[in-house]
Amino acid sequence: MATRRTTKKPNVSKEELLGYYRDMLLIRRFEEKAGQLYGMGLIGGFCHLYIGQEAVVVGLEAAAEEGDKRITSYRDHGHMLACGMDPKGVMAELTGREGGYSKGKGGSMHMFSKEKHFYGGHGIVGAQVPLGAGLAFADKYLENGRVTFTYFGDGAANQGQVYETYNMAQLWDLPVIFVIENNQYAMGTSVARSTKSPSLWERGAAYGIAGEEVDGMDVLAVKAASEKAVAHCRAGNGPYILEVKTYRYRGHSMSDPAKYRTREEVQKMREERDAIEHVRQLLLSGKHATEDELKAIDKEIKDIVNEAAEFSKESPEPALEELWTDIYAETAPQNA
Ligand SMILES: Cc1ncc(C[n+]2csc(CCOP(=O)(O)OP(=O)(O)O)c2C)c(N)n1
Ligand SMILES: [Mg+2]
Repeated sequence: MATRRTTKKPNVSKEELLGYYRDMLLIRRFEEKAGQLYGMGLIGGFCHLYIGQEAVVVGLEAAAEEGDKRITSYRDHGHMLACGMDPKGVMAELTGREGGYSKGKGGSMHMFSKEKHFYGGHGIVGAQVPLGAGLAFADKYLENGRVTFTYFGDGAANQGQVYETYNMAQLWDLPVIFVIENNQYAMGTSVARSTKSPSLWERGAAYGIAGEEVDGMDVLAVKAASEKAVAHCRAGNGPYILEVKTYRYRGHSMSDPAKYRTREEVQKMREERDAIEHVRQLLLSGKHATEDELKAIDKEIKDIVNEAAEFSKESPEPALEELWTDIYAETAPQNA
């Protein structure tokens, strides 16, 4: 695990730091609430929490501009919140209600937002990687200057389709950032047990793709790397790979026996590397905020999450007729 971390006087404004604190905290509290609702039987099916990985998506999104696209796996709630999707709509989708982003018919892994250019939510490991390159192909074709953030895990990074995608993305200079969220485990399989070439980003070299490794527990480091990757893509230089070293605190999904790592390992990461605590310390030590001001933000976030949870319980279940809608496209898709 990389230990580089921004500890001294980072060149970042108070507003930016507060923004990252807020955005990461929203994801964490939202996920904690989702975990509770799952435990209460209000959320059915699969549910993969993002707790611990918040700095990855918040740092990446810090370099995104309006119109840029994002696509990810099933561990997707954080990505939705970070790109500005409504917490109420996300939580109501988790509880399978009408007010959810997929009208309660998609659940945790299948939500989309045309408005926020969020293309899912994909349950098949690695499937979103070629789709992400496809989105970037469309942008290149339309010459609209957009980039696509394509997220996938360390487990997915061993799949063949990832390398076929690398080859084509580089061949066609597609504006796609491949973000490998290396949280060190694929379900219960550690990276060390799945590959002997642990530097996942360096595999892009076989195709001539530039990239780098980033400390994913440091939102400022992720943001800086994201800016570099975005500039590379927007300048027409083709794809870029960011391997973001991170860690998930919770199980793979809500039904994880957690036998493949020790409690101490998790505890150590939480205590020594937590990304939210890092920004909290930067805010306090830089005298950008007082404990009381941070408490007020905590309360604000708690209220947003509670409101989302209330909405997700009150919104009705989808009507029976909805079984027959949204199955086939009724009109040919137009250029986005
Ligand atoms: C093609 C395919 N194979 C297997 C699975 C079962 N599966 C779901 S998640 C997962 C592990 C993926 O790990 P990683 O890519 O590291 O992502 P993370 O869960 O750590 O975010 C597996 C094997 C699946 N969903 N799809
Ligand atoms: Mg993983």
